[in-house]
Amino acid sequence: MGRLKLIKIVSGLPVFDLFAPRKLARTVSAFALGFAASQSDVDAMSSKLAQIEDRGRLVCGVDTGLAGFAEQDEDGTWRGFEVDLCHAYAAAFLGDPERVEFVPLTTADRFDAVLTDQVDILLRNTSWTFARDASLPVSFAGTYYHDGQGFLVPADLGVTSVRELDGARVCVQPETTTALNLADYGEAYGVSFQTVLVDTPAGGLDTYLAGQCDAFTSDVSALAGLRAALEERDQHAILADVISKEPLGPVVSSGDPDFVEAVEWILHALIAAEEFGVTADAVEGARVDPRTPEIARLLGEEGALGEALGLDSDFAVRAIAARGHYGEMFERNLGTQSELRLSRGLNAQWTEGGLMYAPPFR
Ligand SMILES: N[C@@H](CCC(=O)N[C@@H](CS)C(=O)NCC(=O)O)C(=O)O
Repeated sequence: MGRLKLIKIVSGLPVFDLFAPRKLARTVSAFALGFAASQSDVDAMSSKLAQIEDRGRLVCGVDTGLAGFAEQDEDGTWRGFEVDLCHAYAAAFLGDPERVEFVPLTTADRFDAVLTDQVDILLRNTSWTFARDASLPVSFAGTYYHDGQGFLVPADLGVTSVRELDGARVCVQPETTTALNLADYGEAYGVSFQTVLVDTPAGGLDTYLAGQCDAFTSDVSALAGLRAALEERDQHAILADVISKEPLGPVVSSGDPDFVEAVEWILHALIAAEEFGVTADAVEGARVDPRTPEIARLLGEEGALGEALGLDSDFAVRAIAARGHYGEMFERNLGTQSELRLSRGLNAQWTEGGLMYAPPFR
């Protein structure tokens, strides 16, 4: 990975030189074209799990501070949904949910951190898009939160839809899908926004509260977190309009396809555990006495699914026991009883009308 060379940033997307190794399949075509990677490059790309085991801890890239997803409390302990996911991955990979390190990353730094192996997994409200997936040597290992772009406005602005924001000053962070969507929306619906670029969410909120922008746009989940932190939250509203799809997923280097699969299937295991009612408290009992053959396979009592991922048969048991199944993590950090008070919406199980759908464990 040391040969990757960042040459410029275009529309929030780092662009790499032609010799950058992309997906492993593309590396194979690169061999055919004569751009031969050395054996050590290939070995380095194919041993992510071994690197993590040797290091003894999993390094997760997280947001610099996003309520409900990843933020540090007064003691410096990281908390949030993405933080819990990282603990579950550490439990699955290393047998101990606490063997983690969190690296806070800005919007601009996040992909570079994956590509330079500064972090093993990026769990940082990062939307899965065509350009990011196809143009960078990274893979999105599923979707853990189906988000969308919204607008925070002062309740007394008297605006109820985005179209009424024609001519408004809108605070937005650069290097995000948010900025791109805003431009798309303006073009598609003939609405003109005066964009006010802000460096950080906290800075953006200050700018918004100082009245230097009329609306703050970001992922709805991020806006819910920002709004929750306001003293007078009822004086601010998140418009009902959602102008984009923002499927947030774990991002990993695509150099090691086995690792990509492991990250993907650990997430599926947490989602399936909710579907099957296997909570952190119930997981040991369910392993001893699985209610269905699929639960037996998920929990390693039948078949050898873990081995196929380069893990052992208990990987899902450990992941679930770490911080609970998907729904437990959601409720604790984001749900209606949390500060953010988000409903499950699209993130409900498919059996409840949502999009959370783990492929079969067989
Ligand atoms: N999901 C969008 C937006 C993600 C994003 O970075 N949002 C901002 C706005 S709240 C953020 O988290 N910034 C934190 C930071 O840069 O420190 C994306 O992938 O581009």
